[in-house]
Amino acid sequence: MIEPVADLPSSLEPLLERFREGKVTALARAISVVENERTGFQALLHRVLSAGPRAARVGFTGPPGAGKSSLLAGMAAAYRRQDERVGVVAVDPTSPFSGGALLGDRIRMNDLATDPGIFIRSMATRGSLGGLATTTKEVLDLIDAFGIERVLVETVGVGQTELEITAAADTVVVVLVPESGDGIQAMKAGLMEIADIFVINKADRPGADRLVKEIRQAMHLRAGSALKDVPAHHGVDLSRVVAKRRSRDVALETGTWTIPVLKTVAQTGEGVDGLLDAVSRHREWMAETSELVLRRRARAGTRIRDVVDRELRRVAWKSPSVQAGLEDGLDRIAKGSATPYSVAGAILEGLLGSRASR
Ligand SMILES: Nc1nc2c(ncn2[C@@H]2O[C@H](COP(=O)(O)OP(=O)(O)OP(=O)(O)O)[C@@H](O)[C@H]2O)c(=O)[nH]1
Ligand SMILES: [Mg+2]
Repeated sequence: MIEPVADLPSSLEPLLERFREGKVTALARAISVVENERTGFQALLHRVLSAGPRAARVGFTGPPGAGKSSLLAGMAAAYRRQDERVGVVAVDPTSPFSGGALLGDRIRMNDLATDPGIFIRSMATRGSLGGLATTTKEVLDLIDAFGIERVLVETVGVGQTELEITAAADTVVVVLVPESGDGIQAMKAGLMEIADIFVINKADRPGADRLVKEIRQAMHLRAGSALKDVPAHHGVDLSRVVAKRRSRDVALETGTWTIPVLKTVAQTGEGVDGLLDAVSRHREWMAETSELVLRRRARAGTRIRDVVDRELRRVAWKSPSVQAGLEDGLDRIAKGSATPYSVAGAILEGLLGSRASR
């Protein structure tokens, strides 16, 4: 059966208490409980999330080796100088992101790793499509609920993950490097759709200015008000398509948020101040408009769907009658008296009643 979310197992009560007292060991422990989906993990999340999101969440994505970790470490160090606590989550099993390997500059990273004001967690992608697993987003929520002001999350942009980062972060920084191809490539990869801020890192290498220019041009094309007044074309009313797009895009088109295209040399820290400034301006813009509220609402919607999916799956495949129906169905398929669809239909009908037989 689905456990009622309000029932926190008594074994987790002390953990909740220590979490609320701000013990870092309790945060780490709560994360393991959630990652391993231990009994009561949803109840634990329910208890700690009641205050709603507060942290400023910044997501970094971009091709492997673009300098995401270096930039992130530079930002983390700056926030620490302002005495803000920082949570860092790296989502990628192949990322050399454990302790000292975060930065090319090991000394600086060692400072970060031993700083009690920085909480670092490295996670493998476990989403079935290579996207951010639901548990990854739940870990971000835990860090937020713990009261850490800044949450920085890094994902390698190699597909679904970079799109999902928008569901996990308030501000998305897309990091490219001169050699990562032209601006049109970035647009094709869908990065244009998710970037709140573009960073061209490794600006010490040739081609950075060209890439900046190309991205700006590509953005003009995309935000191009040309679309707005174009009459219906091939049966598609483009103005309606525009109206349906995310509010962020509308804001972009009306010019209230202009995506900055910044140059950095993360290795030396050059341009990191500009990035900090852009992130803080973006946050102010989101707070002034209804954007932050909308993004958080979208995030909650995604979470509800994820949790319902996860529970449906869990309940379905744990049920003995479903398992029996599956085995029996496989036998019938072997005999030629059923197909995977008729078996699935029967299983669904058993679970959901006649509604399933549509
Ligand atoms: N020349 C140059 N090298 C840089 C710069 N920033 C980072 N690097 C180097 O590029 C390499 C990759 O940097 P990371 O910060 O690990 O990049 P990443 O995007 O986090 O890499 P993955 O997590 O593996 O995808 C390291 O050797 C850095 O020292 C830069 O601005 N200029
Ligand atoms: Mg990295």
